[in-house]
Amino acid sequence: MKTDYALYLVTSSSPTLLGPDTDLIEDVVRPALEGGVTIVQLREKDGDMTTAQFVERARRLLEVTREFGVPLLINDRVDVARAVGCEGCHVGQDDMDVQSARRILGPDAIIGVSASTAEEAVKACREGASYLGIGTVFATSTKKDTKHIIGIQGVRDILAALDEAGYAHIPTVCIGGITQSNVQQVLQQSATPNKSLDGIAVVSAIVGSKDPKAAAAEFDRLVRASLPVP
Ligand code: TZP
Ligand code: MG
Repeated sequence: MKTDYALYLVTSSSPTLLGPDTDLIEDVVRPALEGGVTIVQLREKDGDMTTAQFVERARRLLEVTREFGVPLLINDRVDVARAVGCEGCHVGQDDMDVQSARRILGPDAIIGVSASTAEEAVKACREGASYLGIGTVFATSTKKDTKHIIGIQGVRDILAALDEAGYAHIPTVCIGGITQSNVQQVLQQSATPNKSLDGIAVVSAIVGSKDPKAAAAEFDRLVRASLPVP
C-alpha cells in the first residue's frame, strides 16, 4: 500500500513539551491520529530511557498505530524497529547507512533519511532511501544540534536537485519549525515544476499542543489544501 506522508508526527518525550501527567501515547499520539496524522516516528532523545524501556514503548505505540492503519518508524534505532516489527526507521547522516538498515529490516521496510543538502538527498536516494526528511527549515528549540537552517529556498533547491537527478518519485517531507501559520507557505513556495513536498513533519506544534487532536486536524486541513491533487 502507498504510504501517505502528508502529516508526519515525530514524537518527543521532552518535559517542556509534554505536560507533567501526560502519557505520550494515549494523550498525544492517539488523539493526533484521530485528528489525521498519517505516519508516526518514535524519537527518544530527551530522557535517559533504557533500551528495554524503548522497546516496550515502541511495542505499545505500534499497537495504537496499527489500530489506525498508520506506519510506525523508529528514529535512529534500527534494532528496535526490527525487534518490534514496525514498518521501518528514520536515520540521520551520522546514523546507520541505508543499505545496512535495509539488510536488517528487509526490502519492504520504510527507511527514511535526513538531508540538509542536495548532495545528501541525492546520495540517500541512490542508496535506496524510501523517503527523505528535508531540513531544518526554520530554527527550532526542539532540536538542539540544528547546524543547517536551510529555509524554504533550501528545501526548493533540494527538490529541484532530486528532480534533476531522476529522483522526483522519492517522497519528501520537510521538518523544523513548521507551524499552522507557515505550513501552507512552506508547501507552496518550496514546490518546483516537477517536484513538490509530499508532506510536513512536526514535533512541537502537535506534541506541545493542549489539544493534539485539534492541532492535527487543523494541519490536515491546511496540508490537504496545499498539496497538489494526486
Ligand atoms: N530534525 C530537524 S528539526 C527537528 C528534527 C527532528 C525538530 C523539529 O521540531 P519542531 O518542534 O517541529 O520544530
Ligand atoms: Mg539520528
